[in-house]
Amino acid sequence: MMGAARVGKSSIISQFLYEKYLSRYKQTIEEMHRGEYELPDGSSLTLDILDTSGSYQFPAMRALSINTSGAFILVYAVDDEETWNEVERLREQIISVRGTRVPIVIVGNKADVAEEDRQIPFKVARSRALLEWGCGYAECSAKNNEGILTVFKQLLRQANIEYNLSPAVRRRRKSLPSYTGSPNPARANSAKYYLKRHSCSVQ
Ligand SMILES: Nc1nc2c(ncn2[C@@H]2O[C@H](COP(=O)(O)OP(=O)(O)OP(=O)(O)O)[C@@H](O)[C@H]2O)c(=O)[nH]1
Ligand SMILES: [Mg+2]
Repeated sequence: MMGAARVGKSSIISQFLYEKYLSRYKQTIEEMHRGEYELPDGSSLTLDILDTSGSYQFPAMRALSINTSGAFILVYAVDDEETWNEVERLREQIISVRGTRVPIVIVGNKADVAEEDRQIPFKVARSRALLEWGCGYAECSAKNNEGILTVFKQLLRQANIEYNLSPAVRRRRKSLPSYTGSPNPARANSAKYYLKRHSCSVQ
């Protein structure tokens, strides 16, 4: 999950995994979250979601994220044109390292803002993402908890994963203690790891 500072990356993850809105801003350095889903056929799907910093202070972490992630959600705020420009730059950086086939979803957050405050029209962003870039696209509001599931469904679609997440169905919730072991030693010192479980269904 990448994008400029304060666009709402952490808020989207918080709504998706924990159904909580973060109304007070706290800058992210880097955090790993995990969503685990049991599929009806008995198999399981694990989503490791890396919440990155929007700040320019951490270029090495950003490069590592680009090198190691399997798919990308690039977030901008619909009321801030500069954050859209940052999405363009990030996408270029990602495809220069990973090529054009890596799954990317472009996400316009803060869709709840007043129409006169909006700087990026939905149609412009959507056609740019879908037609020009061949990425997925979604608008959402973490504040109002609208469109959040679509963001992650789009991601699975881009990654050619056939299952649709539907956490409301047969949800089994279990908060696990903080997880300190990391499969990636490079991240172990800097990241906080959380685990969280719930189920999903196939539509
Ligand atoms: N109006 C509105 N505000 C939002 C929305 N999502 C997040 N915010 C607010 O925007 C601010 C930044 O949200 P964060 O989720 O912390 O942003 P971030 O992208 O994780 O920021 P960094 O960790 O610094 O990169 C917070 O004050 C949130 O309450 C939204 O959908 N609508
Ligand atoms: Mg954050």
